[in-house]
Amino acid sequence: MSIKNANRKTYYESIIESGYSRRDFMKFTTYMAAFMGLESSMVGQVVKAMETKKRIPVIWEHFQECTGCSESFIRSDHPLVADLILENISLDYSDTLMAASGHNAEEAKQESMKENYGNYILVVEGAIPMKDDGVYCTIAGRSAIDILKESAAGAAAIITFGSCSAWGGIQAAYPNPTGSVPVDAIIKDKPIIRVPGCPPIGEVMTGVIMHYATFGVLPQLDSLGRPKQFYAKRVHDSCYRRPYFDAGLFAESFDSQEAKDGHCLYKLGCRGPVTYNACGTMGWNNGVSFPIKSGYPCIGCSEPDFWDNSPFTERLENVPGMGIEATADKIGKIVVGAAIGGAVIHSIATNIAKKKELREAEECGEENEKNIKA
Ligand code: FSX
Ligand code: SF4
Ligand code: F3S
Repeated sequence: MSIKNANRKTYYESIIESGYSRRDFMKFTTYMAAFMGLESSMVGQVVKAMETKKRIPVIWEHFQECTGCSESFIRSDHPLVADLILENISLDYSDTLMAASGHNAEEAKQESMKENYGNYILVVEGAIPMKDDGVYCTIAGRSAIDILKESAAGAAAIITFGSCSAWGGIQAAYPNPTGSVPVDAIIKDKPIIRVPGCPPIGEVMTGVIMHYATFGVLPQLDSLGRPKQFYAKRVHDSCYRRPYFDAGLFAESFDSQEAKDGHCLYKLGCRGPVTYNACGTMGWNNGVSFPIKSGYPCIGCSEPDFWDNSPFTERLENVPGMGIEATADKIGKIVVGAAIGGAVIHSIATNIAKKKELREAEECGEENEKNIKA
């Protein structure tokens, strides 16, 4: 059921009531602040916002998609990432994750949208089919087009979570039989943040919501509407196989000894050089792995229309930024140049430093609390 504004708890109250300790809270806020790219001096501001501000209501719609985005989110390596947004804490409506169903669920959504008009965050997973009056995706007898327009009307901002709602995704891939479009093809009068990936990294959405809760504004976006903190670098820039790329050492086949030894997967079709995402820095399952680490090339799942760029095992013709002639056979020689080599070493070092920073941030949560109180 919808939670009236007066009864809405702060993030901190909700976290403590859910059984977490003050220490867990401090570790979490410090970790997220580091992940959000904030200076350590700003951790206090994040902590204060989480302690004092009432949680932002979230309405979460699902249209044409596989629900992998929700899966990625609820499997986030940090337990509080999901709990911060989910039921009892912040989520007022999600037809996939909420306990209620049918008429009860729909009523709860209507109530929450009315109560929080102009103040809630709308999260959208999935594309919207436009062909034949939207008949290819209906919920409770209504088309996705109608539902999206209704729930967008009272939203303060919209997060398109996943490549389907951000770009159209697999539904919009050629020949796009249902005429699917991304959210921004329909909604033109609201701030829209793209969090692409198929699926995206769960912490990115929490980071966006925490940024909004802390500063009252959305994080800085790039020209494609993606939060800069998380999408400023190519997968290639933070890939642990990058030294092999630079040395011109490539795996020629899957499961070869070279592939297992960490040689670059460029010749096997890797799209890392043209894909912007934080996979190499964050990874999934507590940073254990991401596609390239599991031995499969990046398929560019966070980029617009990536499905139409298949077959994914066909190598890119050239690598942007290294000259049109920079095919895999020549890359080793080109990149040995001191200037580029320096930049590459810098990017790998930055990546390692970022991971270390995130680990340390978690560990120093308590220390921060002392500093904030002092
Ligand atoms: Fe799309 Fe998400 Fe890929 Fe799946 O909701 S981005 S098909 S992981 O589930 O929308
Ligand atoms: Fe990593 Fe792919 Fe770049 Fe090779 S081409 S370094 S595997 S991102
Ligand atoms: Fe997607 Fe490539 Fe990352 S396939 S998950 S953007 S490594």
